[in-house]
Amino acid sequence: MIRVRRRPRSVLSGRKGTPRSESLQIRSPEKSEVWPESYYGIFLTGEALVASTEISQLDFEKNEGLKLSIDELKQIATTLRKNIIKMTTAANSGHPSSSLSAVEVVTALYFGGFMNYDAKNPGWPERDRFVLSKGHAVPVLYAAMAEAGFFSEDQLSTLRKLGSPLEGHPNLKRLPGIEASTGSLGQGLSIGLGQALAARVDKTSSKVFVVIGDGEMGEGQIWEALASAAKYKVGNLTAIIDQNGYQQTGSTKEVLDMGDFQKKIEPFGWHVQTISGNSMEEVVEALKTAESITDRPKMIVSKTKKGDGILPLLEEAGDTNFHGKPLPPAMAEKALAMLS
Ligand SMILES: Cc1ncc(C[n+]2csc(CCOP(=O)(O)OP(=O)(O)O)c2C)c(N)n1
Ligand SMILES: [Mg+2]
Repeated sequence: MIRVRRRPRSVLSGRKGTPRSESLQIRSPEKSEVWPESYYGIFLTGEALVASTEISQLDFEKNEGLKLSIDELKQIATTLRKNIIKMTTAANSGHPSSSLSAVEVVTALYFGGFMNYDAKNPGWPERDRFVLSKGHAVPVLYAAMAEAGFFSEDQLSTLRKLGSPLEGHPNLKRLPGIEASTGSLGQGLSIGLGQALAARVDKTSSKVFVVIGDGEMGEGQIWEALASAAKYKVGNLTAIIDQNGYQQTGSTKEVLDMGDFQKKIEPFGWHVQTISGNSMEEVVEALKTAESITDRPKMIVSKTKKGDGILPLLEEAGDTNFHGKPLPPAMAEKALAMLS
């Protein structure tokens, strides 16, 4: 079985990579700067990222497999949290709080040995797929992808900049390693179901993981996918609801209370677990259990906190939803200190 081959940056000790070639640096232009035509060309397909990834991957040690310990996973989770804050504050836009709640799940999937992928060959047909249905939380995915070596960490600072493949929502046409273009909520489970069924037709062992928001669960299309996945007993599909208690305009209970997800989804024919989703231990255990079940689709209801890791700062700011806004620079500095 092929697994990701490089150890992530956070668990490396003191190895420095070869500096990247200047011509491959991605940067944003000054307002008055006119970009040469070739500069636009670089960005059109995300090829610049692939090219620079080849070089930046010299940072990583070869490793026979990637199944990190809980402590190592927690270390990576902290790195991801810091990078989420840094990149959204640098972009002066984005969804840090929505990203922070899903950090443990994304970290465990990418670095806990649950997903097979090759950051150096993102199109490897037998890879497992990760679909971030709540696409606005893509900073958590970009942070994980940088850590895994899909592209270099420097490039996170291009988030939402004109021409960067690190768009405000995941775009599979722009960034190798993104498996679905999402952002219009409600579609990711259907996409993941299609990918899981395609693996069955292709007779590959690919698995599919989909992360859905709790507000997003109000979208009707998700319930069609829940019914269909159960009908076809799609045992290579695992979905995770990031139940952080909020959606855009307020608490999910107030806006549209969907009740107890476990009680609603089990009767569809899914295997369902409910866990504390900001506990790395619980996330890893739940993913292990899900991995062992192969005769039906698996759901993990992951009870989380929106903005987990920096909650005291959100409380101080009087907004524990903090939806769709970056931390102002002074607040970001406090957040980074809090996470250190
Ligand atoms: C179809 C659709 N309707 C509305 C929006 C606008 N929107 C963006 S994020 C969001 C809230 C999502 O809440 P939730 O799924 O709970 O994610 P969270 O931010 O809490 O992680 C909404 C309504 C959208 N992106 N797509
Ligand atoms: Mg939510």
